[in-house]
Amino acid sequence: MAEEKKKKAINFREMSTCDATVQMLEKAAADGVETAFTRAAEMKACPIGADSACCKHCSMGPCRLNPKDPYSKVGVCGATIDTIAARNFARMVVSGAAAHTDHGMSMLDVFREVVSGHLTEYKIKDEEKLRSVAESVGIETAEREVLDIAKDLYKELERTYTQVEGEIPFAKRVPEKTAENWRKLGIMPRGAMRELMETMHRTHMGVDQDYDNIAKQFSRTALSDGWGGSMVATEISDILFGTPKPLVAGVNMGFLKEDHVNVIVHGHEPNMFESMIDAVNDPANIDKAKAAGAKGINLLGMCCSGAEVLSRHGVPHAGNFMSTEAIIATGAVDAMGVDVQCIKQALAPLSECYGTKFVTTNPRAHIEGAIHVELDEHDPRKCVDRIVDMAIERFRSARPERIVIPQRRDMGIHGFSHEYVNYMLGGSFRGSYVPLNDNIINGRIRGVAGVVGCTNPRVKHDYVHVECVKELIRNDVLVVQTGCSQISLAKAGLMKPDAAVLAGDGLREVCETVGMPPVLGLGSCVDNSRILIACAEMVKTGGLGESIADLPVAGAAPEWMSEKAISIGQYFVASGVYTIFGVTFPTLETTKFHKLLFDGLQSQYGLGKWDFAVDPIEMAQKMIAHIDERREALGITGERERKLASMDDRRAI
Ligand code: BF8
Ligand code: SF4
Repeated sequence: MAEEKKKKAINFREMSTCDATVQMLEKAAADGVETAFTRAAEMKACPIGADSACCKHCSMGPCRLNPKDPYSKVGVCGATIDTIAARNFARMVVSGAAAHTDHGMSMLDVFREVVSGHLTEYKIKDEEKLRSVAESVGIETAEREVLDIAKDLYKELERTYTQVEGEIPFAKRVPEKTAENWRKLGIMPRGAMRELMETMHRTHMGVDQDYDNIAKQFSRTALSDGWGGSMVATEISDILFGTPKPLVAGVNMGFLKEDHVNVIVHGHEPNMFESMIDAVNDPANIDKAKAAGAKGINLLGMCCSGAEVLSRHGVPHAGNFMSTEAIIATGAVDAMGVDVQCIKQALAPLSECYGTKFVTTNPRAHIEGAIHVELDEHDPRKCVDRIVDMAIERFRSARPERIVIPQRRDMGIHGFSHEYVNYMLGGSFRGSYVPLNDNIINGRIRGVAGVVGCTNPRVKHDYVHVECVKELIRNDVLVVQTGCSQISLAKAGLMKPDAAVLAGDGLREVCETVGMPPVLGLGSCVDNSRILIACAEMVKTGGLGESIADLPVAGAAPEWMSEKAISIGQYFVASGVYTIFGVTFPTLETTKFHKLLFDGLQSQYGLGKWDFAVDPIEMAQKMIAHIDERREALGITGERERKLASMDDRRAI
């Protein structure tokens, strides 16, 4: 009874600024089903775990230290708070980096099979990109056949994973001064498998027990993700499925159609989705849907799978991570096909409640209660056609009595890439980053911020992303985005060119001249590698220092939740970028390890640094303060008008 009362007291308006999500959370509650929002409200996060003050690396423990007095105790083996927190952090990096690199390796597997002629379902779609990626890693391309280049590129990129000595191939893209610093510190990644293995070894009981040395190794591991696994995932996906170019596309649940068979793809690897696009456009499948009484088949994306095809093909996106359960609660989803990462286990029982066919397709990710139909890349249509069949069957015979589709459709421009930024600002005949650098130097653009990452029920859904980005553009900071954050801002209407009115005078002038929005969506989470490449291009173009650490840029993950976010944060920090996270941070402020992350990596080692704030305005202000510090060091503060206002003034705007 007490439990019942607690559930009724939840005010979903306080949990999300997404109207459609709130409406569906209320429906789910009325339908008597739980969601992550209700579970988070009922389950307090473990305070010792949140501070990373516990260790369960061996059975002499688990050992819990006292977060209020972290140096008062050590673990049974003698491990200090710094060792324990550094090891925990390292293992988060390993897990996140492994997710991205394994995803990248899957894409490389597909590429190998395409190049060797064993897989005919996919093709090399973007030959120009193939050539430019090959050239960037030193492969000769002049007067060579596409397939020859592709075979060499496969062999070269395989080293990203398997190499035991030497430097990963994309180290060639890193600005020289940044790479030199990595070599000096011993954090230039070798191969991802080696780095992941070594970090797991070093964090075993009784191995590396010096937080500083552990931090160097998890930096190297994270770099093997950002400049390795993630970058391979992005580049190979572009080569196989096309490099995104800006297009108008829609986001939100209003794209579900009651009179159509609705199919959603959720996860991260783009290949299943690409095949699903073929399946839903196949006249034979459309005829089957019509025979079942539907007007057609309607395909939507979700999370990062959705962000990839939103960028490449303009397929509508239903919602980000904290909307996934709400979307099922519409009752309108006939089938959901999933592959890997960020797929809540709760989606399986929830789908059962609403009769949605919930289908796992990847051998790495079965979910109890889901239907498993494995995707074989050599014959992907077999899997996706079965999902379509199940969706049609559910439409015909098992739709719930009440379907509610929130009528929100948010249009915007998606599909920017570092290649397109080059073209957009420089024009087709003089594509370059010079205009971007010039506008930063002359102060119209104060700096560039990457605002990325998850949504999380521990903070108000979408709110922290949106308010942080608004504050940044208001202060002339150009924002680039990926992942779930991009979807938050798309729903808030900031991906449209007319959102330039919300920008400061300088940024607005640039946006209006070029016709671009002040917030540029670059795709999925592995596409954070596009931001790294853009940073490298800014350094190489000149005028903004010699290393990434010199650039007036900053990164943020305002509502992060996944270990992948920690790996991403760490590879940005190790690349030289000031990076701020919200929600919570897994260190204790009073410890040496915390000080290393939040100061020492920058001051002692010339890398970037971590920071933390929960409030979106404070978060943006801290990013702006860092950007201004960098401008000052570069001597480009110039005459630009600086809008200084108190925090209260800014909140009042
Ligand atoms: O890789 S932003 S919730 S969907 S982890 Fe997951 Fe976070 Fe979304 Fe994609 Ni990225
Ligand atoms: Fe405790 Fe040390 Fe074992 Fe960790 S490794 S559980 S701190 S004894």
